[in-house]
Amino acid sequence: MYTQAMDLAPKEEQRHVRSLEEVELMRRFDAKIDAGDYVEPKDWMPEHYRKTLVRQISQHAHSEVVGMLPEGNWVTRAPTLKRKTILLAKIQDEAGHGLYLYSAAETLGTSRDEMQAALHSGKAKYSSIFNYPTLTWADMGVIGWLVDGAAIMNQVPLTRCSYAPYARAMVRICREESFHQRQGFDALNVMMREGTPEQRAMVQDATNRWWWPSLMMFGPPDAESVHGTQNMRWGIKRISNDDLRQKFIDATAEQAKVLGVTLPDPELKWNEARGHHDFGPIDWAEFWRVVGGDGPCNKERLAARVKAYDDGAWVRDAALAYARKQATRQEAA
Ligand code: FAQ
Repeated sequence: MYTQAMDLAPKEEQRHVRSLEEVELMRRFDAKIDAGDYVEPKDWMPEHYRKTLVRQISQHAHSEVVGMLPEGNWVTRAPTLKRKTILLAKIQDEAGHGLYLYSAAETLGTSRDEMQAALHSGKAKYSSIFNYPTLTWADMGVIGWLVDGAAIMNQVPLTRCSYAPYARAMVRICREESFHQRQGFDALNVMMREGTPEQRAMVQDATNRWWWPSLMMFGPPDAESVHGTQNMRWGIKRISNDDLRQKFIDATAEQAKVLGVTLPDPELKWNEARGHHDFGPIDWAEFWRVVGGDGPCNKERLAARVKAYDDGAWVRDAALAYARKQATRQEAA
């Protein structure tokens, strides 16, 4: 009994001391966030902050990489060489965004292999939007206009995210996304101004199909957002899901008028008193179905990523063998 008591006392004391230390670390962390300072990888951070960042940044990286697939469908069928080169450059940019983001997530102590395994097993999410099919060339323009447009609206506030490596990655990504949005709008504008009636109808049809899924990109309503409040507190998110969605609708409603397309929402109208557009109900059951794996292309997208990973095994093996050989040579020299 006596011996046990002797054993227990220091441990209890240690736990107490540790927790006091943690309280102080937490206090300093909160003060840093309140002051609007950035958190760097070597700084102390609460475990929950680290985990939620790994979750969000890796999901974001997966979205960029899976997001290449719907566009890849049209590379060989682009209508002109100019449009083909633009599309190729855009898809290449998305791959680059994935790489910056995986690197940013790795600074939090997770490995690229772990993140990819989580994607391939279906454990990690990626944006719901990329589970919809790209049926016509007009979809390429509408993805630029609406999907990149929504991505920018969501991502510009992330350039001020409290986690510095994520914020830095977002600065470069946002610059490139803004070209993506403009090339999409330009492609649609050409079709609407100089195209045939069939081409204009194609733009309208693509707008009808992508409008509602684009609004879902901002995530569930604030009242159902699991991570929203905490992420705002920690300066990971700066603007809530609903507020970003509203900003996007307000901006896009005006762009649709310039383009000459109708957004497929009979309830969409300017509300003078609110200073915003009112809009119709979003089908959240569809959103959760797609997020849960039962969208039109979920299985196809995941299978394509797993196949690409498996097919690339020999490249990874060769790169590792080369690196080992180089290291051995350097040691010998
Ligand atoms: N899809 O509690 P919240 C792009 C999940 S990049 C799938 O509100 P949070 C570029 C959420 O993860 C597009 N899942 O979550 C491009 C959570 O589940 P969990 C990607 C979604 O994190 C363009 C649960 O629902 N952008 O487009 C979605 O506070 C063209 C509850 O939600 C980013 O990732 C969704 N739409 O807010 C590429 C931006 N929404 O994790 C190619 C960074 C929510 O607990 C072509 N991410 N969920 O299992 C964010 O800003 C946030 O993570 C949100 C969600 C806004 C996506």
